[in-house]
Parts: sequence; C-alpha cells; structure tokens
Amino acid sequence: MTDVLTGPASVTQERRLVTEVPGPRSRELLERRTAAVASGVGLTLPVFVERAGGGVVVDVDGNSLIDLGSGIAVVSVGNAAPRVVEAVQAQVAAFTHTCFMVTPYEGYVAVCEELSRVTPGDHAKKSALFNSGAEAVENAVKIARHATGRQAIVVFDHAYHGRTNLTMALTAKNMPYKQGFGPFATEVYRVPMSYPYRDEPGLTGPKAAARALALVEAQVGAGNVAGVLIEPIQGEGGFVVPAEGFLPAIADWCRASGALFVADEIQTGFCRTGDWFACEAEGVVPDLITTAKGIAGGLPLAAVTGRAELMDAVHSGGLGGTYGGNPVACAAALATIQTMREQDLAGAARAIEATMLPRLRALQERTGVIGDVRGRGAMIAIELVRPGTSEPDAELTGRIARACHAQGVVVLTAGTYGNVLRFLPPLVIGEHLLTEALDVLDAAFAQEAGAR
Ligand code: PLZ
Repeated sequence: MTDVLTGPASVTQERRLVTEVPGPRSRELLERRTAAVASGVGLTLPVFVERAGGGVVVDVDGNSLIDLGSGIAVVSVGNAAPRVVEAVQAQVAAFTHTCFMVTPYEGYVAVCEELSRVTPGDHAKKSALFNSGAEAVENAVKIARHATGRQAIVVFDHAYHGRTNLTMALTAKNMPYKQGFGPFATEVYRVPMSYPYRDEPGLTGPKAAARALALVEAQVGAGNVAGVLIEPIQGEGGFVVPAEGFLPAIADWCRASGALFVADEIQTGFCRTGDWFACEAEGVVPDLITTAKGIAGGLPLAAVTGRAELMDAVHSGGLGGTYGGNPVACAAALATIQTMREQDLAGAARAIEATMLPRLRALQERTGVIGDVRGRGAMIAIELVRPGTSEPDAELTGRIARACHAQGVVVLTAGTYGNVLRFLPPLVIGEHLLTEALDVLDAAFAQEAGAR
C-alpha cells in the first residue's frame, strides 16, 4: 500500500472532525432532503459531501471522514482520481452524447476491447455496455435465454442482483428490496448457496454444489436451464465466500448441461478481491460476466461480456439503450482500467486484506460477538452474533456502524439478517488511514459491546 496522494490535491489524507457528525450544514441539508426527496430512497449516513479523494470524504461542515465504503465498491481508484478527472474533462469538452447505436465512437469499442482482455478466459469475447448493474444483469438474462433457447434462470439464497422488476425476482432478500413491489418475473428458481459459516459442518464446496444442483434437476430440469447466475462472492448478501470447489462444480455442471454460467461480478470485479475478477481465484471461466461499479471510477457504466458466439446469438438491434456506453463514462472507464494496471490495484487489494484480516481476527478473539471474519482482497466483512451462538445481532451491528460514523469512519452494513459489517475501502487508501479506521472500529466495539 502506498500513501501517495491519489485524489484532488485539496483533499488531505486524514480523519479530522471539526463538528459533531452530522454537523449543522449537513443537518440543514437533511431537512431539505426530507422535504424534497422521496423517503423510499435509503440513507446510510446523513453527511453531505463537498469533495472526496483517495481514502477520504470531506463533508459540508469541513469534517474529513475515512472512506471504507467507496460509494458501495465503486471508487476503487479513489474518488475524483486525477487520471479519471482528466479523461472525463477532455471527453465532456469534445462531445457528451451521440447514442452509440446512432453514430458510434471509439471509446465504447476501446472499453469492449479492454473487457475482452481483463475478464477471465482467453476465448473470443464480445461485450455490450449499459448504465447500471441491474441493467447489465437484465441483459445477461436476455442473452442467456436467446442463446440457449431456454428460459429458466437459477439463482441463490442471499443473492443480490438489482432493483428492476427482473432483478428483484433474482434478488433474495424481501426487505427492503421487494416488499410491496410484486408481482415478480417468472422462470426464476432459487437454490441454497454455499455459506460456510452457516452451513452444517463438513459441507464442502462440491457437496454444497451437489445439494443445489440436485434441486435444480428435480424441480426445474437441467434441460430447461438457460443460465445459473451467481455472485462469486456475494455482496449485499454479506460477503458470503462459498466453500472452495463450489463455483467450479457449478460451472462444470453448467458446461455438461448446456446452461450458461453467468458470473455477476458487479461488486467483486475490477481488482476488488485482489484479482481482476473473483472467479479467477478458482480458475473459473464464466460464459457471461456482468460488471459495473468499479469499472468507471464513479461514472455510471455497466457491461455484459461473454463468449463471442453467445453474445452474437442476439439479432441485430436486440440489445441497446439511449445512454448505454455513454462516451464520458467510457473515457472514465479507460482511465480507470489504465490506473488499475499501472498502480497494480489488485496487489493493493491483497495488501488491504493482509492489514485487515489479522486485526479483525484479533477483535473477534477479544469480543466474542463476531461469529465470522471473511472476505477476500478489499472486500472484507465481519458477521455479528449473540455471544456463544450464531444468532444474528442486527441491532449491535447498527450500533457499531453508527459509532464508527460518529467518529468519522464510513462503514456499511449488509447481509440477509442485517448483521454484517462490510469494508470496501478504495484500493488506493493509505495504510495509515486504514489502520486508523480499524482503531476506530476497535473503540466502537469497546464502547458498544464492552470489549477491551
Ligand atoms: N449485482 C452483485 O452488488 C449493486 C446496491 C445498492 P446497480 N449493489 C449495490 C442498493 O441498495 O441499491 C449490485 C450488486 C450486484 C447487481 C447490482 C446492481 O447494480 O448498479 O445498483 O443497478
């Protein structure tokens, strides 16, 4: 990890609180937000941002917070990363939009070329670009159905794939994502995930896969499955890392059954887990892969990348959208990918893991309320439980998160049971900031869980 300045020069890489959090300016803006913004739009931390860079977010009251969220795994290269800013400014000044389907431009093509290079597998690939993760997942399903001539999509417990109608159906958790929003799309079948902390002891990855696939064969029929859609490490579900051998067994079954293995790497992708993509850890090569979030340094961009013959199965004009692959977002993506390569941000993610895991395991030993410490690279989580049990403790999780927020550290929660604290620092975060954030976390546990 380096401590180089990786954002706007005006953002000093420090935690510094000058008011309570949220401060008076943020509270004023919160009042306006409450009056003008639909209350269905969620809110983690009512601190309004003025600028951000590297591993720091500066609020409108002048407080500097350490960022362990990256805007939900987006600004992996740092907020307002200099090279991204430069590329975006140049593109905005040249042209902002033509619609790639009307009059194309090079940036879109260059992003697809990069996706062919960085995604797993050395087969011929093609890509299509979209605006959001959910839209990419929707299109992956469209492509899988069209290419196979089959309809069923298999998804997993604890999965998160988005908030549109089809992706709500693919998502597991009811509250807050699905409650009252049905009816949902059909031909979606959910099977058990490999969740080592909560599975029965001794359930290996291959056995967990066999458990899931036996259900698919009995209840769906292998010949009806267009695709098995899976996050190689679950994101919103609580950074659930399947047991070793689970993903390869699912991928093998897909190959044997003529179903597509579709990896949703929207949260895990682009160096987050210490490789370009999380599937690489077990040498799994997806037929289709969805990406978004970290791809473009904070600009909205998403993609489906896959085997050329599958991507080309769809008739001309069958895929698209007004803004998909917007030129400004493409310029940002090219700058982001270049930054990741040149600064070895996959290596930076592995260094973050090396710093975090021992600290969190020590905290687990001391407190007795952390059931599991897990994750890979800069995608690390702890699952909070009642002492001596594996009963989820969402209430304590919320209190710890709020205590961190009050001390100027942005942390996020996750998990089907709401009892997971997850850490997604920008990959460029300085070691000193990361260590300080872990000190704040230790203190939050001392305060809220009585740990020394
Ligand atoms: N697939 C694996 O993690 C987005 C959701 C935040 P969009 N996760 C953050 C929220 O509460 O809405 C996500 C993901 C995986 C798909 C998506 C959807 O990506 O860009 O939010 O549509």
